[in-house]
Amino acid sequence: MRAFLTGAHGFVGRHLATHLAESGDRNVTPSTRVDITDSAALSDALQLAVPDVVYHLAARSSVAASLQDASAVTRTNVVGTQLVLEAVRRAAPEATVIVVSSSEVYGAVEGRDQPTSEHHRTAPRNPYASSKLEVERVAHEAARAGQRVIIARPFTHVGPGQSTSFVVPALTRRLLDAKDAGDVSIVVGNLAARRDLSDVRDVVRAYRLLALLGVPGETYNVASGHDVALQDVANELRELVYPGCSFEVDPSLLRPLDIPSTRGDATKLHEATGWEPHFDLGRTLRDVVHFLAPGSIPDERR
Ligand code: A2R
Repeated sequence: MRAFLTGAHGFVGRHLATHLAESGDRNVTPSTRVDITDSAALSDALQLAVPDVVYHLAARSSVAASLQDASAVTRTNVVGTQLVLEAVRRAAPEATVIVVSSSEVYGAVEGRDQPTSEHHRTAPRNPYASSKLEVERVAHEAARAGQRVIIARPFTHVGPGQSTSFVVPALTRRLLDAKDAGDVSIVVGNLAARRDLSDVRDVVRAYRLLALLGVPGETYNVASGHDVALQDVANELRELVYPGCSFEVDPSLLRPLDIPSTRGDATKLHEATGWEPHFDLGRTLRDVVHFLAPGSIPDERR
């Protein structure tokens, strides 16, 4: 398959490119970043590439940043998706488009409704989540007009190469820095939250399977089906990086409108594609530590 990625240089894009190469797909994404809000540049790039599949990953992806600049998030995420779909329609109308949304669209879900399936009502609680719900609406409109558009709703994903503005690499970075400096503690945010955490390498495998086997117009959760307390993740990272370090809670790091717990139901994805996660969380955390501090975990423990 000829694959075109938006957001190719981001965290997920780099893992997806690796997975596509390993799967024998041809990556026809231009090497330089194509601005998804530049309609002409997008059309030119797509006309040259003639993709079979477009993985639309480009977005402003940070919930925290969206609280500071909601209009920029709407412009990139919503208008950007509209422009990508229009450009694909003009340049490669037969291409399948995987539009990446987010489990953030569900908002705070009661425990009794977890694991959460795609039928659950959406109730976004921040500008990023609202933008992704709007992205889905735009995608559905395109699908109704006959475009092959499939929506993925990934729950939280982590792995090597993620920005240290996200919780797992942030904690890892702080533990590594504290160890180097000989500090006895690090400051942390709300570790009571529980999250459905997947390895990014499992998530990109899901996207490719959806491109092959998903049904246009449909929405698929991508989730591990388990939730884990961030406190347990932090404890495991501490064991790997700096045992004995203590955690000091800083109330200013608690995100407003935080969501207490998430757990997704990926049955629909599994039934459509056979997808199952391959990475357990311990392996993912070891790989995150190894990425940020190569050699810090002996090979026999990785
Ligand atoms: O802005 P940059 O240079 O950091 O590039 C980011 C890119 N991006 C854009 N690309 C083209 N035109 C734009 N107007 C534009 N705005 C942002 O999207 C970056 O390379 C990529 C997003 O990468 P990350 O922030 O690392 O997000 P991640 O984790 O790879 O997420 C992929 C997708 C997103 O739709 C998330 O909302 C969703 O998965 O969770």
